[in-house]
Amino acid sequence: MKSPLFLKVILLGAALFAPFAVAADKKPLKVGFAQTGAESAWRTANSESMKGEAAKRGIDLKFSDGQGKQENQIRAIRSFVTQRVDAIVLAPIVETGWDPVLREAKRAGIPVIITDRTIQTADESLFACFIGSDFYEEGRMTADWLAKATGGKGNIVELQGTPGSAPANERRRSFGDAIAKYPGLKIIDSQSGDFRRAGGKEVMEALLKKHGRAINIVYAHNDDMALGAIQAIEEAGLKPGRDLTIVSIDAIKEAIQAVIDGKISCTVECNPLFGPKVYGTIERVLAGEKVERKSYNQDELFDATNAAAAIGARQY
Ligand code: GYE
Repeated sequence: MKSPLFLKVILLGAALFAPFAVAADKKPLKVGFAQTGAESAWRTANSESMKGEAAKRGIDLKFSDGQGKQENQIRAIRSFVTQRVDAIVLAPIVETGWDPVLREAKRAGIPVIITDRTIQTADESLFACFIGSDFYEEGRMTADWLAKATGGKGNIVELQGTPGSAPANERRRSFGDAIAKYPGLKIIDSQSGDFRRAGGKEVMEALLKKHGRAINIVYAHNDDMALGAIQAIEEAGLKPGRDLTIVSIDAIKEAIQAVIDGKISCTVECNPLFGPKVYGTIERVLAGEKVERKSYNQDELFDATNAAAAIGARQY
């Protein structure tokens, strides 16, 4: 037991030095993050990366879950401006319609970092920079792999992501551009499953009813929809990987396992773990440094040749 006198000395010391300690410490950075929602395993991993890294760096993160609605994200940005945060991070659910609210942030002198999904704007000065993956490249990689694996033949159904979102737009466009070189590869139907597992299952059920065994290939804009489609395919008595070839994007751990199990044939990575890069960039922007206008994450492709070796180290 320590003596009461000893305790008093400690308390006095703490009282004397505490004000200096606070004064010497910089105020923690206040960052507002307008996230799209929680539609997929990718999204969960992205939110965790942003929250975990903020905690590590002592950043005061105001996290807003947009629940899949642009109006919620716009409201969140307005509230970040009112709270006078140091910087705003936006993962825009759709590409268009951001200019007015971004102008409000600009007028308040708060830099906006666009992450994950790109926006369309006529005024590039409305955001400091973009950090995310190259969705066009992901769709191209998937299509090229498929062309090789199938010898350029097959009827494809496409499970699209959220309508109007950059990944759905770009993954659709690049895949279409790439398979146009192979007249034997045809998209016979294309519908949105909203990047959700339940959406992928529902859409696949409808497509199987409509086209039956005419479908050879499923191209899903993300793994969650591919995994939902697998459920629908199995419930219809078909064998994914044998009766149908499934290709997808994200490379979440569960999808890499599905590659090992032979159900998904290839998944192209879209790395969501860019929290460290985002905060590092914010610090540089606030210090007045010049940063890269668009910075893309490095993404890999996983198929039967490398999935087993990769799964152990998979973090999401
Ligand atoms: O592929 C999907 C998520 O914007 C890259 O959104 C992201 C996409 C990702 O819901 O799983």
